[in-house]
Amino acid sequence: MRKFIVGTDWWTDCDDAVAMRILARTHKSRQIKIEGIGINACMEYSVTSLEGFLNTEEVYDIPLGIDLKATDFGGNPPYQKRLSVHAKKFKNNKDASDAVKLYRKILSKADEKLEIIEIGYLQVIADVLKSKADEISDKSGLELINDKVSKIWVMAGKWDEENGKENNFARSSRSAEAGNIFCDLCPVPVTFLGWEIGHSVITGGELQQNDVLYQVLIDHKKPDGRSSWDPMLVLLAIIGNEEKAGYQTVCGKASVNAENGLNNFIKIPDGNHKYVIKAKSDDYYKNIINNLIRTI
Ligand SMILES: [Ca+2]
Repeated sequence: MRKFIVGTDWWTDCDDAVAMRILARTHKSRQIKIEGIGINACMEYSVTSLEGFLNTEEVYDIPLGIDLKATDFGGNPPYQKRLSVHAKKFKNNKDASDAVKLYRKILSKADEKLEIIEIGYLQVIADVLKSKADEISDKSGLELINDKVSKIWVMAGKWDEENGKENNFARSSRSAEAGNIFCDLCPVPVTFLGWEIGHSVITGGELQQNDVLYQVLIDHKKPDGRSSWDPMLVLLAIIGNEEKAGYQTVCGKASVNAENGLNNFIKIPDGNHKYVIKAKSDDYYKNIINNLIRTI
């Protein structure tokens, strides 16, 4: 079974919750195994709301980590507090592991290579890449990722123009610096799914009104559905093959400006980075995602 670590900003947009339902359901049905989730945008209810949501999905066994420093995003959508009432294990953010330590621990214990999905900001992976040997492992983060990760799937960037600008790289000085470090240092293959892919694919509008995920969309003021950046990236990662998932790819080397988070791409035939281009209609992806997340 393929195993994953998942990173999410789980706060600043509701498409993370749509993506998390797909992840939770495929984990629960043992199609994949999620070894841990690292939250990279921290607000008062981050850990309890994620645990609460996973509990409503009847998924109880995934370790959670968080970057407690990443508090400067703003906004307080009601669903975070609303989902927290379903939490049992965690009382607050400090009960969860530090996300970098969680990643290092999972990687050091892995007996076969796993994959990483990132649907938020890159600072946790960047900090793992920069991490040195510690009490968890005598290997650096770069060595751990090189040895234990086969592929990283990232929702970030805007790849249909030069100097593309997208939230997960360009939101803040932290996100820009992290994107720069990630693109420069990451030693394993990376596939990016950019803003231009998910923007016009609207999902979640067909959920039933008593569904907790539907309430999340209402709280985010998107009752008719939300752009599918994160669910499309998660679906692509779970399928595990860009062509089978309905995409063409462009190979090369991605870069992110450390000052402003703008992204660029140099095409190289055997490059370690890819970005995807849709080979199907928007309805193709929309129908698959709506089917995967439907209210039961
Ligand atoms: Ca996200």
